[in-house]
Amino acid sequence: MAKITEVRVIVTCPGRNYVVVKILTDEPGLYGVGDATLNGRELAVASALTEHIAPLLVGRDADGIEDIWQFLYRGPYWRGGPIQMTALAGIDMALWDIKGKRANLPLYSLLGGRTREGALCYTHAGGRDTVECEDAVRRAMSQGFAVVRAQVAVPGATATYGIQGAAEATTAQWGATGGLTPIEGNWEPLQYLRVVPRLLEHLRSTVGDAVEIIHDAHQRLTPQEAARLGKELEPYHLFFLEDPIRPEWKDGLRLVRQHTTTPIALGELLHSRYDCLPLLTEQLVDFIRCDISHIGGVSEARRIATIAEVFGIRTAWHGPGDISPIAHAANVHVDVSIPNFGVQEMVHFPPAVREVLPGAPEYRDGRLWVTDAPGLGCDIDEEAAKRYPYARAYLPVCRRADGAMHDW
Ligand code: CS2
Ligand code: MG
Repeated sequence: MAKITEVRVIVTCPGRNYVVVKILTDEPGLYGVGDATLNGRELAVASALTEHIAPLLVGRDADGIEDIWQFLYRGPYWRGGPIQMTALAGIDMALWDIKGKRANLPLYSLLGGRTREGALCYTHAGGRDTVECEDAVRRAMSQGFAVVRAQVAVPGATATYGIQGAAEATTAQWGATGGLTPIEGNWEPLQYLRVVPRLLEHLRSTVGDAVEIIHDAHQRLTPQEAARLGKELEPYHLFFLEDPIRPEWKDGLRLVRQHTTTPIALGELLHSRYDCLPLLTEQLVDFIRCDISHIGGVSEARRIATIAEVFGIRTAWHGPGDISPIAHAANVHVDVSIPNFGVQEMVHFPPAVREVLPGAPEYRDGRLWVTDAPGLGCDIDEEAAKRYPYARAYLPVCRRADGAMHDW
C-alpha cells in the first residue's frame, strides 16, 4: 500500500496555461502526475482541487483508483460538469501513473496490453483560402500524415475557428487578450456553408484521395444546416465531420443522421459516459471524441470506449494544445490498448512545454508512440514551471453579423 501524502496543484504557462496534479505518496520517490487543464477556467479547477479535493485524499491508499473515482464523482452530491470532471481527471491520471510505476509497467500494459503499434493521428491544416489550405495539407502529407483536419477562412468573417492550424492551439496568444476580454470574431452560416464544400472540392481535385480529411464545424450549425453540409460533403468522403451541432442538441443529431452518410464525430464538450450514452446507444455518431482531461480521466475514457465498442463506434479523443502532454500521453495509452480506436488528434508541443512537461507522445510516420516507461511516462519539472507563471487567458468568442452571440 502506498499512502497519499500530498496532492500538489501546479499551474504554469509555458506558452499557455496548464494545470498539473502531482500526487505524492509515503513511498520514497513515488508520485504520479495528471492533467487538469480547462482552457480559460484553469483557476476554477485548481481551486476545486486544492480547496475541496486534496484534503479528502491525504492518507488514502493510492492503489484504490476506482473507489477514489466513485468517491469524488458521487460523494459530493453535485456531480459532473467541466470543472469537477477536469479536477477528477487530474486525480485519476496521477493515480494510474502511480499504479504503473509501482507495477513497473507502462499504462497501456495495465489497461490490457497493446492492440496496435502506435496510434494513427491527425494534424491541423488551415488557410485563409483554399490554396493556402491545400499547401498546409501537402505539408502535412510530406511529414507522413495520412489524416488531416482542413479548415478555411469564411469570407467576410473577421476570424474563423481553426485556420491558423496547430499554432492556434499551442500558444497562449490564442485568446489571450491581456486578461480583460476575449477576442471577438464574427461568422455567418450561409457564407460558411458555401465555402466548406468548395474547400473539399478543391482539395479532392488537387491532392486527390491520398489523404483522409476531417473538418471541424465547432458546434456552430443548426441540425438543418449540419444535415445540408453533411449531404453536400458526401462526394468528398470525409473521414468525419466534427461537432456539426451543439452538444445540448443530441436529438438534433437524429435529423443530421437521417439526411447524410457523412460520418459524424462529437464529444469534446461532453463530460461523462452518461452524457455520451444516447449518442452511442442510438448510433448517432461514428466517432466519440471526448477529452480525457474533461471526463474524469483514463478510467472514464476506458468505460466510454467499451460502451462505444458495443455499438461499432470508434474513438477519436480530443487532442488540442490546450491540454498538456500528460493528457496526450494518457490518450495514446488508451488508444493503443482498446479494440475500437479510430484516430488521435495531435499537436507538436513547443520547446518550453516540453521542458516543463517532458514525456509527450512522439510523432513518427503518421502515428503517435508512447514509450515503455512505467506509468504515463511523463513528468513535471517544478523549477522550470515556476519560470512560467499563470497568465489569465480566454478563448475567443463569436458573434453574428448583427452582434448577437454565437458559438465560437
Ligand atoms: C477543437 C479545440 O481540437 C479541436 O477539435 O475543437 O481546439 C477546441 O476549440 C479547444 O480545445 C477549446 O479550448
Ligand atoms: Mg473540435
